[in-house]
Amino acid sequence: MDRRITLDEFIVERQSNLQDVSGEFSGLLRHMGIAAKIINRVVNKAGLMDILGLQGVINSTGDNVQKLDIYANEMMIEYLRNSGICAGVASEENDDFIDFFDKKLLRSSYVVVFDPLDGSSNIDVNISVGTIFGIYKRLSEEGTPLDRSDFCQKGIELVAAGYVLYGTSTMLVYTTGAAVNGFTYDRGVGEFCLSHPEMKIPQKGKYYSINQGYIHTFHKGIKNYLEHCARQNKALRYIGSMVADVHRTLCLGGIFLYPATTSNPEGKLRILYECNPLSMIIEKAGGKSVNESNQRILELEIQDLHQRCSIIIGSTQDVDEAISYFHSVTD
Ligand code: AFP
Repeated sequence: MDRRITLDEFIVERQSNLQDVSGEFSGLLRHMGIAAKIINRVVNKAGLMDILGLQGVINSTGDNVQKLDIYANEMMIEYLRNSGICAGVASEENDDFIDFFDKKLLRSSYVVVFDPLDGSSNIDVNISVGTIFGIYKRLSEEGTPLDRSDFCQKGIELVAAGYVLYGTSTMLVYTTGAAVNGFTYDRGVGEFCLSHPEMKIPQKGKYYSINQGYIHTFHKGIKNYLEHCARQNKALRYIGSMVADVHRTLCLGGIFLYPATTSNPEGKLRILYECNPLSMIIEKAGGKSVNESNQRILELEIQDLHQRCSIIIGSTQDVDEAISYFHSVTD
């Protein structure tokens, strides 16, 4: 009989490999799966539930916040709070971290960072969006209030990272540091089922992904690289949801770039909520992720919860080729 392994079964089976004797970490991963199912249901029904459209407030990083963002954010916070095994969270939608400090939760040793609905400006037009998450072991002592440093950890300290893509089908992709595994949501069964075991990114791909509309503001090296891509007849693909663009890059190979621009001189994307988790996934799948200065994203120091960076991520050969173009120019 052809029966696919569910996310829960997979997590339980791998629990011993993670030396997760208490089951705390595995429980947290399972709660991420539950939160993903709830958000998935609402994203799919959004048009019917009057929760589309701009909410009319600006979030802490200056973006328009949409109703569905707020819903997804609240869901993530509540599910993780009620899990009883998460010490606190930092979300792209909140100015500061949230400490779930509770005397009963003395054993909470993990914190979660997330972007509840990446690509939310695409919601109104039924284009893929996603939830991105990362899990860190807290640095402060268990049973004490959390500190900002519990969240502002380099990406190399992530113990797990993943994303949920609400696309033509809904997929949850995650890694705990070994393989990257992908699960597709089976609506009939109501479970994520293993569909993409041990995902590997091709070493080179034919797609490049960038908001070419900002070309006049890019560094000369990036412009030269884009001309090279065009000369090579590479295909340009840009969805405007990083999670969806990176998912395509993971599956088919290629490169995604969000360089510094005039309006975002540090780059637009947030290290903690977007770049680090997706960089961990891509690296563990055999790819590469650096900033415009060729520094590994996962090794960047983080001072601020909402810090941004430029990013060049994807197939190793494509990223190396892009970097060689930046470094051949000195302006
Ligand atoms: P929103 O969540 O505000 O839609 O932003 C999405 C995003 O952070 C990332 O997912 C995209 O890759 C990037 O911004 C798109 O930005 P541009 O519209 O400037 O290309």
